[in-house]
Amino acid sequence: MAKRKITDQQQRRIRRKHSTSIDSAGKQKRGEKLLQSGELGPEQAGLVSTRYSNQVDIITSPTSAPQRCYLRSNLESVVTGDNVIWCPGEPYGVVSAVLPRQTQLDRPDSRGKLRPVAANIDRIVIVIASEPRPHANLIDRYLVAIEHRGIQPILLLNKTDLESDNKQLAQDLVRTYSDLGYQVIEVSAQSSNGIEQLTNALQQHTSVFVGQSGVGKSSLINAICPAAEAAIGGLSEAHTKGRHTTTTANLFSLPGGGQLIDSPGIREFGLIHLDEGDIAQGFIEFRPLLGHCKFRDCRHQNDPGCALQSALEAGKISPQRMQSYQLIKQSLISE
Ligand SMILES: Nc1nc2c(ncn2[C@@H]2O[C@H](COP(=O)(O)OP(=O)(O)O)[C@@H](O)[C@H]2O)c(=O)[nH]1
Ligand SMILES: [Mg+2]
Ligand SMILES: [Zn+2]
Repeated sequence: MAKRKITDQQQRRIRRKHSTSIDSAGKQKRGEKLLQSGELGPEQAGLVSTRYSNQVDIITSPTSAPQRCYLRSNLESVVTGDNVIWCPGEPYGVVSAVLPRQTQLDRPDSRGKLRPVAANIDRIVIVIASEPRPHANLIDRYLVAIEHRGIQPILLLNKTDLESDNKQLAQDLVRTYSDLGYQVIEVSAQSSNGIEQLTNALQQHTSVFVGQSGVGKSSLINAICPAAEAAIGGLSEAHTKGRHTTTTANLFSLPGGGQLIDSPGIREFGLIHLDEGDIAQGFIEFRPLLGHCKFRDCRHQNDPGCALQSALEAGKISPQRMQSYQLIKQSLISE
């Protein structure tokens, strides 16, 4: 009985796969045919605002309407945030080339293979608030992942208007990370306090917001980019996490310049593919000390002659950060 059920399911899966591959081949040929037809406009630069299964939307300026395009057949990977060369056409244009990416965020697909979901993000805003209670370890996990990708993180404390028992804890975290050299911004999406400073920090950059559910990411996006909220506001995250989850990331132009990329999936970018050395590099205050331990294979725990442990004892590394580092390493082993 159970076996039969699995077989049906497998058959459906095979049929589905077969039909999408025919579909995709057909549509890719369509791009090629359009390019050869001579009916398209001249090549020009554009930015991918949304990736669909076989097409993309391209914008050329903050106010331009997105133009739907097919892809030239040799273009394997085109994602939201990619800078491309494309030829306009009615009703469809064609993307003919993708320019090199400065950064790339990826996440595992259903088979665990890493796939890019967004390109050229150069600011990641880690949002915390006094409610829900912030966790240093979670902030550090984000920082490690962000540092590894060469993207600049910003720590944002939201809900400064809110009275909470965690207020001191949140302030201590703000202090810790600004002492480490990170840019920290304090705002209230509710009272608009600090929103201008946030807008300025994101100007001319391509940004994404990450953080625990309930910290106010959607409220902040609404405050700085009404167009984004209009497009995504109706979708609750619970809904988009369902079976029909679209991992599509959408790009929105910020009124003051720059872009915002929003996607439920993008917030899950993780640490899976990182090794212990990468994790240590993700703690910026460790960097000058790495390579200075007595033993090359030092685990920075109880090892004799450990440069990190000496720095910890001398008060140059905080116990909190050292604990985060050990916890993240352990979580990798058990993942
Ligand atoms: N007091 C206060 N509440 C806020 C603020 N920003 C967001 N909230 C509230 O926090 C809750 C979660 O906000 P939401 O934007 O949905 O968080 P998200 O899950 O991170 O997208 C909502 O009830 C918001 O109204 C703020 O600055 N101050
Ligand atoms: Mg939200
Ligand atoms: Zn060491």
